[in-house]
Amino acid sequence: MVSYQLMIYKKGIGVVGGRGGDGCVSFRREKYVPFGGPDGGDGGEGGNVMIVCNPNLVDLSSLGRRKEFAAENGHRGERSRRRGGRGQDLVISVPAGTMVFSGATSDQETFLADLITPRQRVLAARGGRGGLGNARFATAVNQAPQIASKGGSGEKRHIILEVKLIADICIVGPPNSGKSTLLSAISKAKPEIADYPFTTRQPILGVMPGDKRDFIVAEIPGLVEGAHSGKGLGNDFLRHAERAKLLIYLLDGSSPSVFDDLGTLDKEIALYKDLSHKARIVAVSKTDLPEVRASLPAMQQCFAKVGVPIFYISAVSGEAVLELTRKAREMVEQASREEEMKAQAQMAVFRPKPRK
Ligand SMILES: Nc1nc2c(ncn2[C@@H]2O[C@H](COP(=O)(O)OP(=O)(O)OP(=O)(O)O)[C@@H](O)[C@H]2O)c(=O)[nH]1
Ligand SMILES: [Mg+2]
Repeated sequence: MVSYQLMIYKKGIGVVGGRGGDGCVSFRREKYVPFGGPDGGDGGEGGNVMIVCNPNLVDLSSLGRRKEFAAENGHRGERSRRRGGRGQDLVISVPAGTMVFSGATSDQETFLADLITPRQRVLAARGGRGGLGNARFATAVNQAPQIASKGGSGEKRHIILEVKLIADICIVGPPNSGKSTLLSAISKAKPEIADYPFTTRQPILGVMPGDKRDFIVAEIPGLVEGAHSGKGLGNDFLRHAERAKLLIYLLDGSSPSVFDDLGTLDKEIALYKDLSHKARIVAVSKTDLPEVRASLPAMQQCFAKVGVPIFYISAVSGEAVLELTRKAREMVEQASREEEMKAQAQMAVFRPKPRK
């Protein structure tokens, strides 16, 4: 029996910084040293809770069912003005592409960080300050203070983690349309390929080599009509398409209603989120099959009015796959350039003004 591990892409957790250690009340007691004076040390700071990007992870299941993450408390101050030890930081590892928000509900969310590069980190909850030892309270009028302050409590926050894999290209399409076969033809990924729907049950990434740089291609599980209301595997995986610069809509050429399948796919994606600003390519698969070949002229007529680049491909024979990948690279580069230009235009430029 094949067992599938449930992938987790969104999770709310509570994080608490460690409490600061209390300050210490103590007096120097030594032979031949009368009135040794106060020597209680300060408490150590509480540990911080850090969230760190670990590129070896693909989802949040490594966090288990744990809901609360607390860093270690700081240690108490000690005699002889010894400072208590600092509490250890608690490190939460998340996959590359994790967005971190703070806030209990989605309408109160504030964006904290987008963890993309390995070891990139964000402070989720700061540890409390250590309390002051009595040595700090000595004054000319009170040379033997009996007081020390308590350590401060650590910051407490509710954090929402959301993984959106970072791919340049995302292959979307109905189940069984040949997404995994295409992914394995254009990258080194080896996804499972089989003649039944929903073979792929979690996103798969592959690297497609390019002249100047490599491109990351993702396949997400198939989308059926009604995916927005949970049919099939649902439409939650579309979150990974949100970051892609190019979507390849891969349609099953052997389906009796290829053109309608495009409409269904479009509708399901629109019901998830408006992704219409993204660059798109439509590819019709399995052109090596005689029945698909026979219906090509009719399909071409229907698709002519769609207004996006269309390729009739066979990932098995390799037909038109090279042309498709060439166009895909070109469109990703173009989208990257446009994104860069937009980012530059949004960057505020402050120029010094002469004083009056
Ligand atoms: N003849 C032919 N068969 C293909 C082609 N591409 C895929 N297939 C077959 O179609 C079936 C489904 O292929 P997959 O690559 O697993 O399809 P998928 O879209 O990843 O399917 P799911 O992951 O289940 O959604 C397999 O039996 C493949 O061998 C093609 O270009 N030509
Ligand atoms: Mg697949």
